[in-house]
Amino acid sequence: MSFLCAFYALGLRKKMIDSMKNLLFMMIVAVNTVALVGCSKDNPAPMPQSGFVVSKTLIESGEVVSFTNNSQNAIRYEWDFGNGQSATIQNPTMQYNQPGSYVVSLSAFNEDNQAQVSTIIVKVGERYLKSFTIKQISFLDQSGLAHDSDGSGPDIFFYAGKAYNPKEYYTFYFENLKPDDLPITLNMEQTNVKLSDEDWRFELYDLDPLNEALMVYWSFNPKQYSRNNKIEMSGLGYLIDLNYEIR
Ligand SMILES: [Ca+2]
Repeated sequence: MSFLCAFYALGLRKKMIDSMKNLLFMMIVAVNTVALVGCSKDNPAPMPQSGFVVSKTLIESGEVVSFTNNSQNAIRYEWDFGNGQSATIQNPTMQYNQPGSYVVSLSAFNEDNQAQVSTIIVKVGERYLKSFTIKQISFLDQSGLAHDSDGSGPDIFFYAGKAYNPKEYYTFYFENLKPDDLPITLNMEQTNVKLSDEDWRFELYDLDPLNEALMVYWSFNPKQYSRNNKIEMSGLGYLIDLNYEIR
């Protein structure tokens, strides 16, 4: 509750001033004639309007998001981040460490302790392998020969899998690749290839019937690399992006 109290010092009557005998007397009179003439409650406080924005609504585990409070008519806040944690500051941040969907709610309170609540869902997703974009390849094998015997260009596709099972998943393939075809993107045929936090192996194969062969491969833990929805794989004359999406 808020009370706006108005104090008015009643003016000393002239005749009292005229008759005052000393400074002390005047002060006593002045104090005694201060009167509380108005002390009433304000009109009811305006209803609070809860509102906020979040820096990202789809993140990966371990990421920190920041919340910007744009509530109106509020003097106090209660945040519930949906993960068992809460806060009362105006603009908090939160780190989410487990995949899932979290309902974040902000209760905004006005001076009369009335609250309004707003919510946003933050999803902590996982990386799914989507495709490979081939920007550059070596058109010769390590012996300096063309990958295919008839000179038609390699017929390529990717295998992907955990290091102990590297041929579990695969992309569509592209026939008779020529330099002018680059860059090209080979999509995964499977749609739910979740990139786990362990070593994976990604193999580029040539399917030419007379010379079916591994062209190049990379082995690494894809969770250890950038959050930019792609991982650059390079070396030996190859330049290839592994593309993933968060969902
Ligand atoms: Ca060919």
